[in-house]
Amino acid sequence: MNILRFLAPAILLILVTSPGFARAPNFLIIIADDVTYNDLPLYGGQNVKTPNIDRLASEGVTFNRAYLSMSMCNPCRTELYTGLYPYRSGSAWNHSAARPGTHSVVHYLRELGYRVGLSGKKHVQPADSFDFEPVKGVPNPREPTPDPEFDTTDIQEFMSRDSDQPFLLVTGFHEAHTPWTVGHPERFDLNQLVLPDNIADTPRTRDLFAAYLAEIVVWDWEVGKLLGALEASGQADNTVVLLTSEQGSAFPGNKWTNWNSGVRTALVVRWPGKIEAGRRTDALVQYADVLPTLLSAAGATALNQFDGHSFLQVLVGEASSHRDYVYFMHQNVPAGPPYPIRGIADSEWHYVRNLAPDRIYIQKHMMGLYSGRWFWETWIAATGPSADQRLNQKALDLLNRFVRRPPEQLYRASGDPFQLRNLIGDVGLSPIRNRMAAALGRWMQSQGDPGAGLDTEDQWLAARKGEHLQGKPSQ
Ligand SMILES: [Ca+2]
Repeated sequence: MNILRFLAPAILLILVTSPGFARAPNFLIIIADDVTYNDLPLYGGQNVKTPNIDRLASEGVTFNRAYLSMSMCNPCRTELYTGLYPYRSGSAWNHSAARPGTHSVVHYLRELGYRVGLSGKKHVQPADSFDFEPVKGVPNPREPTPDPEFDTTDIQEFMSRDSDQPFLLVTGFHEAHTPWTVGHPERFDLNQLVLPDNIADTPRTRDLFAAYLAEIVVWDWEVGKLLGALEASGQADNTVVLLTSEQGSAFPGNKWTNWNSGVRTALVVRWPGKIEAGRRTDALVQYADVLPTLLSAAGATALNQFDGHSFLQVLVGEASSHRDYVYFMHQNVPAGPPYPIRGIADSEWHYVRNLAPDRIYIQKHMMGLYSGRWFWETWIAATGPSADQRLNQKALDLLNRFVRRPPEQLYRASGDPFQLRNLIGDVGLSPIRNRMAAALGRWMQSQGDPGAGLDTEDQWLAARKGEHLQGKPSQ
C-alpha cells in the first residue's frame, strides 16, 4: 500500500455523499504539448481540421477564456496537478521541481479511493509529489514518423480494470512540441497557409509552420482513438473528459511569454448528463482551478488549501462567471538569461509588467540552438536591404517587439489576440492600468513572490534540487 495513504489527516478533504448518489465520476485529462489555442478551429484556427476535438466540444462545454500562469511545460503542468500558482508550488521555472512534500491530484484523488494513472508526458517533479501509476500507450516517436502507432490496449485496461473504483487518467500527448516529427506536413499547401499575425512570412517559416500543424492533426487523431478506447471500456457515460491544449507553440510571442497566445489555453469539458452539450462559456478560469474542480465533482469539500477554486458550477450551468482575474509569471532562466515578467488579465484587459526592461529578451532555443534549420535566422535575413520592403518591415517589427520590451504593456483581451497593439500610452486608459497593476501587485504580495530576484540561475538550480531559496512548503 502506498505510504501516502497514511497522510490523509494532512489532506483534509471531506467526502460528501448522499443515499442514492451515483459513484464518483472518472476523470480523463487529455493534454497536448505546445499547441497555441487559436490554431485550433474551435478557437478560430483556419489551417487545420480537428474533427475529433470539435466533436468532443459539441458534446460538452468550451471555455473561451481559460489560462495558465506560466507558458512552459513544467510550471503549467504543476499548476494543473496541484491547484497552486507557481511561486507557491515552487515550480516557478521550467525544468524545476515543486517544493518537497507538495501534494498533487495523485494524493487527493487516491485519498478519495481513485486509481490515478498517467500515460505519456509527465515532466513534473519531485517523484513523491506526482506518483502516478504509469500506463503505456501514448506514443512518442523520436524519429520522423508520418503515421505513429497508438496502441490503446493498456489505457483501456486501466479504464476498465475495476468498475467499482473510479479512476483519473492523464494522457500527456507529445504533439506539438518541437522537434516536429510526426504527421504529414506535405499535405499542406504552403501558399495557402494563413499565418498568425505574430509570425513573419518567410519560406522556412511556412515549412516549419506546416510541420507544426501536421502534429496538431496527429493529436486530433489520437484524441479520437483515446475517446474510442473510453467508449470501449464501458466507462464513457460516467467519465468527465477534460481536454486542454497546454501553452502556446514555439513560435515567437507564444510559449515563454506572458502574451495572450502564450498563456491562454483551449479547455473543453464533457460530462454526459451533467454538462449541456455544445455550450461555450466566457467564465474566466485558469489551471489552478482544475484540481479543486475535479475534487468537488468527486464530492469533496474543504478545498481551501488551493490557490484556485472550483468552477463546477460553471460546468453544470449554474454560474456564468468564475474569477475576476487570471495571473501570469515568467522566469527566463533556464531558457535564456534573466528576463522576469508578471502579468494579469480580466475579461476585458491584459496587463504585462516586464521587471527588467533594460535587458534584451533572449530565448536560446528559438533564437540559436536550432540554427540552420529554424526560422529565426530567416526573419533576421528578411530585414536586410535585399528583401522585399513590406516583408522587411513586418519581420523587423516582430523582431523588435520580441527582443525589446517596454516596462508595461496593456492590451484589449479581445480583438487583438496576438497583442500587437500596446495601449499603455493611452492616458484615457490609465484608470484601467492602475487597477490592473494594483491587482497584480496584490497577487504577488499574497504569493510572497519576490519579483525580479527570482529569475536567476542560483534560484533555478536550487529549485531543481527541491532546495528552494525562498518561500515555505506549499502544504
Ligand atoms: Ca509544453
